[in-house]
Amino acid sequence: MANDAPRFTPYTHPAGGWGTAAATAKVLLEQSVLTTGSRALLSMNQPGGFKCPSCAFPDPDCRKTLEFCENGAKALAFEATKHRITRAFFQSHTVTGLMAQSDYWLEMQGRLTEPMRYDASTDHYVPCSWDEAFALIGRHLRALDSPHQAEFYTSGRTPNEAAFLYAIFVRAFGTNNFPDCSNMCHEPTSRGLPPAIGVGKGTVIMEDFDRAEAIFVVGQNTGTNSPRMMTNLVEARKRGVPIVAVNPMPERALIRFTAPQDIVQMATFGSTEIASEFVHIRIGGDLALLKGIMKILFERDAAGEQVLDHEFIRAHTVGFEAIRAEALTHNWAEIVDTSGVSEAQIRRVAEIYIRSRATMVCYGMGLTQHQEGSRLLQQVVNLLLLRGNFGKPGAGIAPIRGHSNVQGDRTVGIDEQPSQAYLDQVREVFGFEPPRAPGHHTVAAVDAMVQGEAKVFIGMGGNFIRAVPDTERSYAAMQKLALTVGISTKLNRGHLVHGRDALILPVIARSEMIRTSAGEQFVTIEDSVSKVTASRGVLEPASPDVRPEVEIVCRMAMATLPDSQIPWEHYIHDYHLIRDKIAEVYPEIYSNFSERIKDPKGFHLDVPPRRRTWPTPNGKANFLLFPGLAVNVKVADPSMLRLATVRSHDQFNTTIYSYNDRYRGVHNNRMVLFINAEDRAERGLTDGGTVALETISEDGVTRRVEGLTVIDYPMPRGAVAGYYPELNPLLPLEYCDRISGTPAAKSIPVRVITAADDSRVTG
Ligand SMILES: Nc1nc2c(c(=O)[nH]1)N[C@H]1C(S)=C(S)[C@@H](COP(=O)(O)OP(=O)(O)OC[C@H]3O[C@@H](n4cnc5c(=O)[nH]c(N)nc54)[C@H](O)[C@@H]3O)O[C@H]1N2
Ligand SMILES: Nc1nc2c(c(=O)[nH]1)N[C@H]1C(S)=C(S)[C@@H](COP(=O)(O)OP(=O)(O)OC[C@H]3O[C@@H](n4cnc5c(=O)[nH]c(N)nc54)[C@H](O)[C@@H]3O)O[C@H]1N2
Ligand SMILES: [Mo]
Repeated sequence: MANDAPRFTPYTHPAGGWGTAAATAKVLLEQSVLTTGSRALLSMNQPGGFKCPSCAFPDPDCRKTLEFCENGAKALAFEATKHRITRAFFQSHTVTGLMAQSDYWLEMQGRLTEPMRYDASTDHYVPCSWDEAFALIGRHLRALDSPHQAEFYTSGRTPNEAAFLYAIFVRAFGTNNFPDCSNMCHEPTSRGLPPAIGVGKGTVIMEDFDRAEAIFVVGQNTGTNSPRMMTNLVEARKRGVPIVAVNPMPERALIRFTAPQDIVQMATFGSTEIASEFVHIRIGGDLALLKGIMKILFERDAAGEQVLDHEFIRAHTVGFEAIRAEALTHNWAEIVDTSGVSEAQIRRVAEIYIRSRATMVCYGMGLTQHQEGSRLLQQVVNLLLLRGNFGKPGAGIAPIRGHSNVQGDRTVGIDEQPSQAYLDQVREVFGFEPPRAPGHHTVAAVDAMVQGEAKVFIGMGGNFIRAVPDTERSYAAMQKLALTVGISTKLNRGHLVHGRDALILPVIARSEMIRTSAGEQFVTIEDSVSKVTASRGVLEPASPDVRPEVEIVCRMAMATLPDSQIPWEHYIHDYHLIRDKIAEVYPEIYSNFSERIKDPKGFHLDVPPRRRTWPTPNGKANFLLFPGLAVNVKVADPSMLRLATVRSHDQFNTTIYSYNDRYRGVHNNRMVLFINAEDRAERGLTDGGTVALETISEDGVTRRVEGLTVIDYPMPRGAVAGYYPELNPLLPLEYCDRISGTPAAKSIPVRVITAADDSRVTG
C-alpha cells in the first residue's frame, strides 16, 4: 500500500493537541480495547487506581482533569490488548521461525497466557505447569558451582514488593549479581550524585515546578518520553518562566506544544512556545556548555556582581576554589567549538540562570549515556550549587527516570553494590548472612556470559538481550547459558535468544487485579520525585494462568532454597507482610509503611538535600572537579560522526508500537539515519539514499548495521541519530561510563559506509 511506503515529511505543527487525541483513539481501537481501555484509563493515576505502566514522571496530587497522556495510553492499550498468545501459537511457530519476525510483530501477538518451556528436540516452546517451571529453576540454581554463576536481572516495571523480595531471595541464595535496566539508564545518577550531594536521586518534588523561576531540560525528549511533564512546562511558560532546552535534535514538543487537557487551546488550535532558549548542542557538548556558563559566573563574580550564593557556598560546600580555577582556564574558542553553541547564546543562558532565584535542571539519557556520564552530572550539580539551588522551593536536580518503578526497585535493594548498612539490616531482619562482595551490573553480566562464567539468567521483566549493547556478541553469549528465564507480560526477543533450557513465565500486569487467599492485594511504586503510592489494578488478568510477580519470586525462592527460614508462603498471600519487612529493613525512610501508604496521595521518601543536609562522608555538598571539556574519549579519525541512539514517539524501549515517529516526520521506517545536510553532502550521499554505519573501534571487531535511509535533519555538524534497539549492534560492550558502567549509547563513534566504499574495499 502506498500508505505504508517509508516517507519523511517534516512536522511543523505544535506537538500534542489533536494529533495526540487521534493517536490515542487509534491505538485503543487497534488493540481492540476501546471500551475496557478507556475505562481503565479513567483509573490510571487516580487515587484507588493503578499507576501508569509507562514512565516514572510523578502525577499531580490535585489536578482535576483526567491526566491525559498519549504514550501512557499506548502503554496501557498494549498491556490491556485483547490479543493472546496461546499454546497453539507456539505449536505453529518454531523458535527459529519466530526469531525471523520483527520486534513489532512479536509485540502485536498479544499477552502471554501460560508458562512455557523450551523443547530443544522440536525447537518449540511447549506448555509446562508452574510447579515444573519452579522445579526446573531450583534444579539449575542448586546445581551451580557458585551462586555467582547466575545473573538476576530486573526491569523497572517490577513493583516494590516483588523487587524487595527478589533482592532478599537472591542474597539468601548467595550473590549480588543484580544487573538492572537502570544500569543502562540512570546509573550515572545513582553513582555520580552521591559523592556530590549524598543521594543518587532527584531533589525536586512536583510542587517545585510551580515555584521554579527557570527550568533547564537537558538531553531529554519530554514530549515523547515523559509527556505528563509537558503540563508542567506549559504551566511554567504561562507564568513567564524561561525554559532552556538543550538538545542536538530540535524535539518538537520542546519548541511548541498544545496541551491536550487545555480545552480552550484545543478548541482554538492554540499552543504554547516551550523553549525560550533552544540550545542546539553537539552530541557530548554539554560539559563545554556547563563550563562556559560557570566561567561567566566566575568572571562576573570577580567583577563584583552578586551572581553566586556565597553564603550557601561557605556554609554547605567544599571544593569551590578548585572548580573555579579550572573553569577559568578554558577559552571561548574551545568552548564554542566543543559545544557547538555560540558565545552569545551561552551568555544569554547564563543570564537566565543568574536572574532566576530558583532553578531546576531536568535531564535524561542525553546526559547519562556518555563515557563520562557520571562526572558530567557532577558538573550539573556544581552549576546548581553555585547559586544555592538545593533545599529551596523551585530548585534542584531532576533526573527524569525511565521505567515507572525503576527508582523504587533500586531503593528496595536491587543494587549490585549494596551498602554495608543495608546488608546489616538484611542480616538483622531475615537472619542470614548476605554476600558482601559487589556483584555484576548489566555490562558485567553480559561480559560474564561472554567469558562463559555465567550459566543461568533470570529476567524479572524487561527484554535484557535486546536492550544491551553489542547485539551480535550478546546474543551468542546468551545462547551458551544452561537456563534462561523470562518473567514477562509479552513475547519478546529475550525469549527467542535463549539458553539450553528456557522458560517463559507470564505475569499479571500493572493494570490488572491481584487476588490472593487474603483478598485483593495492591503494590507500591516510587516515582521520579521519590513519592511512593499504591497501585491497584482494575482489569481482569489476561488469563487464569498468569501469576503476580510476588508469587513468582517466592516460589522461585522456595524451589531453590528448601531450607530457607523466610516465610515465603505467607508473602505470596499478604503484601502487607512484605511492606512491614521493607519498613524494618529501611527504618529511616520506610517506617510505618503500611500506615502511611493508606493516604491515597502517597508519601514522599526523605531526600536529605531538600533540607540542606548532605549524607556525604564529609557531611558537605562537594564541588567535584572534572577537568577538560570532553565527555567521551577523542577519536582521531576525521570521518567520524557521533551517533546518538534514541527512542521514537511510537516505542517503549524495545517494544515497538509502530514504524512512525510523528514529531520527527518519519513514517513507516525505523532504519533511518538523521544527519546534517552538509555532513551528508560532504560524504557524497543523497537525501533518501541508503547507507551502512560502522563503529570506529580498536578491538578488531567489525560492528555494522546495513540498510539505513539517510534523512536530512537539523542535526549539529558531526552528530547523527538513529533508533534504539535497531542500532545496538554498533555499541561496543566496553564503551561505557567508567564510574557507573552505563553504555555510552548517545555517543557511538561511527563512519558511514556506502556501496562505493564497499566496492573499493572488495574490488
Ligand atoms: N513513550 C515512551 N516513554 C518512555 C520510554 C519510551 O521508550 N517510550 N522509555 C522510558 C525510559 S526507560 C527512559 S530511560 C526514558 C528516556 O527518555 P529520554 O531521556 O528522553 O530518552 P532518549 O529518547 O533516549 O533521548 C533523550 C534525548 O537526548 C538527546 N541527546 C542525544 N545526545 C545528546 C547529548 O549529547 N546532549 C544532549 N543534551 N542531548 C542529547 C536526544 O536528541 C533525545 O532528545 O523515557 C521513559 N519513557
Ligand atoms: N542503544 C541503546 N540501548 C539502550 C538505551 C538507549 O537509549 N540506546 N536505553 C536503555 C534504557 S534507558 C533502558 S531502561 C533499557 C530498557 O531495558 P528493559 O527494561 O529490559 O526493556 P523493555 O523494552 O522496557 O522491556 C519490555 C518487556 O518487559 C516486559 N514487561 C512489560 N511489563 C511488565 C510487567 O509489568 N512485569 C513484567 N514482569 N514484565 C513486563 C514485557 O514482556 C516487554 O516485552 O534499554 C537500554 N538500552
Ligand atoms: Mo531507562
